[in-house]
Amino acid sequence: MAAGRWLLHHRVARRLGSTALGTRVPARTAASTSDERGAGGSKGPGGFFITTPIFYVNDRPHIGHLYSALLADAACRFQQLQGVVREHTLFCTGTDEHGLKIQRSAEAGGCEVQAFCDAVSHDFRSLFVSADVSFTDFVRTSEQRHCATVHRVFQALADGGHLYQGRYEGWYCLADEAFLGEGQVREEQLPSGQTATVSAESGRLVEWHSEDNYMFRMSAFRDELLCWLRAEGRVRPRHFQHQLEQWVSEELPDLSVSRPRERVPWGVPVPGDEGHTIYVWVDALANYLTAAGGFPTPKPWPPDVHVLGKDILRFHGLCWPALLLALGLELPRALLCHGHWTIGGQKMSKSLGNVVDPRQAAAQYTMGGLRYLLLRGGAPHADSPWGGAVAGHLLNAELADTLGNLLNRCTAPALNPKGCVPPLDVGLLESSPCGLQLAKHLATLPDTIAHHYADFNFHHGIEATMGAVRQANAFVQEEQPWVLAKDPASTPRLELVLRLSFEVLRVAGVALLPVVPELSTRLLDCLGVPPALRTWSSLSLGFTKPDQEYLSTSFTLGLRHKLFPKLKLQ
Ligand code: ME8
Repeated sequence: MAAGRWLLHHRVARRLGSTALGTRVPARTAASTSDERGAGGSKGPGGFFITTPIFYVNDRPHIGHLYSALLADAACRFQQLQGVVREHTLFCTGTDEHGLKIQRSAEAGGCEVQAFCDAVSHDFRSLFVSADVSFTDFVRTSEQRHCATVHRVFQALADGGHLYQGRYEGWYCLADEAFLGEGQVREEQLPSGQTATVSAESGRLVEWHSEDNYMFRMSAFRDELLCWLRAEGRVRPRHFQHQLEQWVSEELPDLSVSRPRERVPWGVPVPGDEGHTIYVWVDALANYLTAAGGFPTPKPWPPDVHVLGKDILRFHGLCWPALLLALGLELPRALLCHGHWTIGGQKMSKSLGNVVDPRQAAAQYTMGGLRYLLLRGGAPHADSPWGGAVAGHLLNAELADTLGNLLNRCTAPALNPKGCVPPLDVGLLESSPCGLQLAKHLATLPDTIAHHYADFNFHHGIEATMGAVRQANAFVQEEQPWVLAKDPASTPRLELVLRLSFEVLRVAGVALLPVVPELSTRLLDCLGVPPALRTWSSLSLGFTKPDQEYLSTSFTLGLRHKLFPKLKLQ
């Protein structure tokens, strides 16, 4: 038979007996593939459940990992601005600690494996804490609660008749911990002149494996997967959904879900068979169940959104839903897949060694600055080149010269001697074409931003926000409040300029809370926006009730500290 192919000698297709394996699987629910509550990150009743991938601990975190976590964080914060209470939010992240890759990294570092995992896992966790990633659970696959979940999941698959023993022969990519079909590998000439077989997608080396494994009948779920995949907005951006549909229609081989223990001892043992450990991807995907309290009765379930990089789309878009179908659980409502951060046109990755350390980047740009750069510069639908020299200029231009400048102008004692937010003079507004244009822009801005954020296009939402701040600065420039301030007769006009600028800042402050929470909170504090008005619905109040004050008139003007101190650039 041809090399590099799934060659499954079904042998006697020995089903795993439930006696050897213990507990039983719950009955499959009829609603497994239904989508009653809509797709695209819709909320479950009153809550929100979002996940990031769990990160391999074979090396330290880089900005690509942080980006995945920030997308989830921004989505979560946006939901909370829209009224989801934090107590009803499940936002989980964590670390993926089993498998051959981790085992070998620990060995290479001369470390005991668990101690190695502890150190790197702590590194991820503390990075996320320092970056204000507001996760509510951090799952480590070496934790006892998780191993128990994986055990039960495997057992349930066996009890449900979804596993058989077979021989797997084919290519395995260790760096991706993935099996590859014949069409997924290519020959490549190495610098040494030798030829090697590599993964066509990731370019990483593959090894030929031939071993007896437990196999999962993934192929049985092809039709249900297609049905799940055809729902509008199931996978964002849309082209990733098409990619998945194409994969399913091309080939959906069964999945090897175990490893001989003698080769991969660092994993969860197969229940009732000490000779095998469970495949690291089954182990890893089950973390979403662990975060929801474990199998068989996870709650809340299903997740509203799984955030993931495009390198692991196949696992989340095919293997995971197929496993859930077999387990009789509802499928995730939506997947948000994103492109990669690149350097010199190549994916930033641990194995290529071309990574940017987020802590170093934060030292250069501030952590708020780094969050802004990643969410402003990264677009889920495409790969994004890491900024280099332009990054600092962008931060200075947008956070210091645009946003900070408008705040300084509004609060400068020379322009705002009373230190207040003046009421809006509607009559005067109507006589100012520029002011009117700005007010009209403000009326539609929250919906525009919300539309982008709901689609996880934070970069577009930020652009729209900054566009309004730029427009406000241009309005101020045109009105010249420093001239108006010298003439008492111009006070009403000066106050109109201040009032409109404050309103732009209030909207920008709330809109940027998901992106740069610390900086936005300082901005809103400085404006005196009460916490109850830091919500999305408060944005649409705008000027519709001019008599109502949204901003405290007693705030202390004059920022002691700059909103975003300008970076010194070479
Ligand atoms: O794949 N740009 O872990 P991982 C953007 N443990 N995002 C990137 C990136 C880049 N250059 N490099 C990595 C695994 N990522 C598994 C996941 S989930 C059940 C198991 C992001 O540490 C991207 O989201 O190799 C990728 O999917 C994730 O980091 C995890 O990478």
